Amino acid sequence: MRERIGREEAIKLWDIQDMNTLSAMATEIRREKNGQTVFYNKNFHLEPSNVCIHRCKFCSYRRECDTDSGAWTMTIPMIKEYCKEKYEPGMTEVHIVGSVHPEKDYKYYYSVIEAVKETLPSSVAIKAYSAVEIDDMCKSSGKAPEVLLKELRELGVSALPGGGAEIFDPEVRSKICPDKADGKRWLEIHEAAHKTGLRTNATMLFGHIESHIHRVDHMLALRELQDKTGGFDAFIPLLFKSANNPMSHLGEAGFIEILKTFAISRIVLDNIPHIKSYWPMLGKELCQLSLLYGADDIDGTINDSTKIYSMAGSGEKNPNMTVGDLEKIASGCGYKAEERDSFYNVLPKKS
Ligand code: V47
Repeated sequence: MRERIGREEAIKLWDIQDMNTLSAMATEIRREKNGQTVFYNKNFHLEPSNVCIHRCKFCSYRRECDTDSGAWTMTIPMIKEYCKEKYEPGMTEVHIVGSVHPEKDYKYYYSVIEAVKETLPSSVAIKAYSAVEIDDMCKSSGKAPEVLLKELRELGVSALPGGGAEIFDPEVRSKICPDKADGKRWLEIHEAAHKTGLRTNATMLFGHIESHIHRVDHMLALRELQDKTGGFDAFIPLLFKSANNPMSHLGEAGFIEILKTFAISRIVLDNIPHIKSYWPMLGKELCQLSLLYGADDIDGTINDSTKIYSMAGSGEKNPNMTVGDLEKIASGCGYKAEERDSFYNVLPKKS
């Protein structure tokens, strides 16, 4: 068995100049875990609102209130219409994430799930609500996370996305997103989700004011929880995009830094099966390159349904890929694209 990398050693990996070495180290692990497969799914996103009580400094998407320019909040009939518009036969997942609206309580978020469930075929898995949204629903309902998550599960939620994790370090967090669930609470909610039988993902927002030490500590906190629960499916390094937000002056991380972060994630997170490269944020070229640095999952077809990254300056203004496009990304690296469901079961090819 491979020896587990420690904190100091992991921090030192950033000093490696030879990118081929990092690529080889990460690729050896990705091959042990995922062979030659690059996973993708057929999915769309639903972002019910961008009006949010939280003032995360990296966010280009939030609006203060519904009358602000660029603000939207969908009613339940609008959500049903939107689902009908974005759903295409064969899709297996809807990813729901939005905001913490000042005037909506947990009942609205429950009714969103009910509306989606009513509108889409039962073969579509609902991956819904970041730990931050769950935390605010707990507050508005007075329910403990275990209770609330069990209720969401009964309504039809089957997995949680990894958003809201940002960087767990309290000092960094106090500067970039002071007023939302802290790192400890984020981990508690994912632990509760795992206990409830919900699979979850984990993210890390990198390339802003955090150091390599903060990134490694973030990964180690996830590794520790995964040792306990085994409930994480994928880790998603999210590159900070700098347009139209209060942290714009920081600019963005370069290619080398981004690829190192992917490789080191693959090396440190030895107990998380998948590293996801989210192309609507990275762009298609960098997403492909990350497959040579440990990533094995390229998320999905998206069908032009997310605005979080285009509003933050991503080159993918109307993110949409066909299965053929996704297959090309994988085959360009010598890998084989396989369609998966939300739980990483490989789906049979339709002829
Ligand atoms: O938590 C917000 C990030 C996240 C910016 O689980 C930004 O499969 C970069 O969690 N630059 C929400 N990132 C999205 C998310 C996600 C995305 C894809 C797949 C999955 C999954 C989850 O977006 C937030 C925050 O970290 N974010 N603004 C920005 N300017």
